[in-house]
Amino acid sequence: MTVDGVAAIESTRPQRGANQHLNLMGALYLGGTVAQMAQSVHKAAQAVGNYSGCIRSLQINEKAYDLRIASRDSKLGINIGQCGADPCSNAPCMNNGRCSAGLDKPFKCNCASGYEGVLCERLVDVCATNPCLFGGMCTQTGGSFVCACPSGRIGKTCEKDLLNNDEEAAMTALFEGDGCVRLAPFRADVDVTFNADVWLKPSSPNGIVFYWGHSDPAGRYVNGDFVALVLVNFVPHFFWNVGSGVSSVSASSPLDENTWSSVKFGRHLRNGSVGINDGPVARSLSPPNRSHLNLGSFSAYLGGVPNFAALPAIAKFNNSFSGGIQQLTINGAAVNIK
Ligand SMILES: [Ca+2]
Repeated sequence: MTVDGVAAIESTRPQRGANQHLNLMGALYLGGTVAQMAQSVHKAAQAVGNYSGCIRSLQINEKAYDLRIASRDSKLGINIGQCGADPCSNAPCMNNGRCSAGLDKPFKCNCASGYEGVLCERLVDVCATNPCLFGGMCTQTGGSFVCACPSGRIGKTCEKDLLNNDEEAAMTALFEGDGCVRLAPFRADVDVTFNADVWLKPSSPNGIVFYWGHSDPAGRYVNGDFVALVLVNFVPHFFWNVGSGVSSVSASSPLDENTWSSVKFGRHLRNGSVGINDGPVARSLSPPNRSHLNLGSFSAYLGGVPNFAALPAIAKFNNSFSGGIQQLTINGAAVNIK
């Protein structure tokens, strides 16, 4: 093999039997292989990925190959472009990485937080450094992490002592199954947007986590707007009614029992959503003609309600929540929950 006319390097394969012929059938690939072949080919060639850069011409045994896509010699091109064109135009960087390129230079990917690699193709192992303190267990969620804190510790990295931290203790409530908290009136303009984020540590699979809705003078629900977060078999369900009927959307996975998780739920006009930690967000659209959430001065409840007649007649609304609730925020503002 020679490179740029430099003296050839030669190597001879040990002779084994009489087979000294190169017999090839099937397609010739340039620049890489298709996905289903990639693993075995990369292993055999000790390569880590497909070639990235320009290839101007290919000649084998005096025959020049036409490298233009769909030409006489090139049957299929995947993820390739014209050299000289902007190498970022094919959006080579993965996972929201930003591509930058200089003149005659290969492109460079600036990876989003939590990703690494030439194409930002790998998740950074954020748990490798064990960020959770006091024996907390780290779980990777996308590019971030969640700590399952030991009893008595809270916070992103379990850095806070629940018992010796008045501020945090005031923000944590433990529910045994029939208790509930009526939240003090709080200022939140939820007419167009209602977005809530709450940390839960459920100890039983079903229950009302949050309810805020209309009630008549006797404290019963007859009709009207409401928003509710309910656990069903540990799966967070967000229910809402902005006047056009009850809608719901459920998270794509259950919460872990006895483990703190963040649940984000809410709706913008008719678009409801719910998600756990930094995982996928499930979405659903409520029926048309009504889109504003009108809650006036009605009270909001955590962990259940004092009287189940205050709730819409929905089968999943039959239990109070059991476990811990902390750090409720509504439209970005912390709500005192004790
Ligand atoms: Ca309404």
